[in-house]
Amino acid sequence: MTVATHTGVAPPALAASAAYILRGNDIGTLTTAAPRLYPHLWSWDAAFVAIGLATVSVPRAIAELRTLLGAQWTTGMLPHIVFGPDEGYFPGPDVWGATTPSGARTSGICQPPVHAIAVRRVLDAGRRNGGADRDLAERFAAETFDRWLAWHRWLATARDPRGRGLLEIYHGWESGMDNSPRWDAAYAAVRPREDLLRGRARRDLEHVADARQRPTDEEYRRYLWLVHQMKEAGYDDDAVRETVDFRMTDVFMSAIAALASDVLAEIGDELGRRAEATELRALAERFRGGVLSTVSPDTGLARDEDVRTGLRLDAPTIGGFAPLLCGGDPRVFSRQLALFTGPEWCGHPDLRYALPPSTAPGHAGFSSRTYWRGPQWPFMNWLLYWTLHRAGEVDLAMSLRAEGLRQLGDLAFGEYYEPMTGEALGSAHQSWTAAVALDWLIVPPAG
Ligand code: 2M8
Repeated sequence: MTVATHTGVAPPALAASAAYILRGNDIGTLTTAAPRLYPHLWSWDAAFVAIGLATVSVPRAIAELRTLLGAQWTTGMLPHIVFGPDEGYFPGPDVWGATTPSGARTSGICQPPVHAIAVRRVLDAGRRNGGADRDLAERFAAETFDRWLAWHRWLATARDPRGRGLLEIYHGWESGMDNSPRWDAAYAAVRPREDLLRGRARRDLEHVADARQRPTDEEYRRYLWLVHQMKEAGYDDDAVRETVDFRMTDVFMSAIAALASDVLAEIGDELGRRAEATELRALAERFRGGVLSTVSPDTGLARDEDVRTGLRLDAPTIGGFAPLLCGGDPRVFSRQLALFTGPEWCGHPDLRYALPPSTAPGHAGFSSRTYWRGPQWPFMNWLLYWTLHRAGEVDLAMSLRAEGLRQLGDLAFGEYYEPMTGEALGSAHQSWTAAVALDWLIVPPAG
């Protein structure tokens, strides 16, 4: 292994620590997203967790994905949280009031559909190992294909009702980038009831000592207001869409849908599901087209839209690099590559590691220690690494891998990192951070 970390930690020690973190966060049926701050399963975290687990135990990786699938709604939606027994998270199951027919307690919203990538990775790990792992992984892919397909179909209908190739979200939490400047203008128009946090303690601030690293109370009031509105609408897709105060198209989620639909189509091909593979490729094409239609000729970045006002949202965040995930237009792609590696982003002279900050450092909304407003996120670095490698951008992918591993050499497995100093922030021992370290260290890059 040739990758060195900045603290000189040997790769085997880093891998062992990462496996230890995942083991520590495993409560049997699920791996908590983080030990105290997030004591439940989060949808897109679980996909990255499965990718990491697949390097040490294919059966355990499969169990993680099965827990998520066990909570799938009858509509096909995969909920953004599957609650475990811990009562230490707010808003918990009592606030959401959503239990599936199978008895799973869940939230009532979704997150980006990265899951097909996890199925691909688990299948590949099973085949590399051979024997029982191979059989298990192949059986898993065949048995669950229709469930992943139902998820993609639900997104394509409930969340892209006009077939624009752009997925709509009804809460910033659905983007996974909760308080990103992407949503500032939209949230400014959300007027929550004043009493929404009264008598209800936020639990996140008990686990992150510096409140500046988390969203503010005002932001939380807005988050809760939207949950309240969706619950009032009975989480009915049509009713929610028409009543909620936050209705945005999300370019990054749409690009992930394009990428993941292609990946699921490839799995469909292997399973002999030709018609479904064709359907998925058409979906991928539709989402790619949607994403590309939003690219600003001025900045080269893709833009979200406030569906209720028609306004384009153009804060320069990592979300703008959606075309790097879905491709589709070589000119847009190469312009984005130049931007991504240039001085405003990964090539910014003050960065400790050449990795993408969640918001452009020069932007007014940038805040180097605050969650999705500036810090670098290891799982995001992995997603870009994997996608760019797949797209043939091997040098850039390998540089993200090397820098990403150097960043994780502090063994903190932070939720996110201060981009200028490299300090780990948010929760320590974050599962998806440990998971991507394992994949980087153990799986050959082309594998
Ligand atoms: C963060 O979001 C949750 C709400 O879903 C929170 O702040 O309580 C986000 O970073 C999200 O992308 C992530 O999936 C989740 C768990 O790691 O935490």
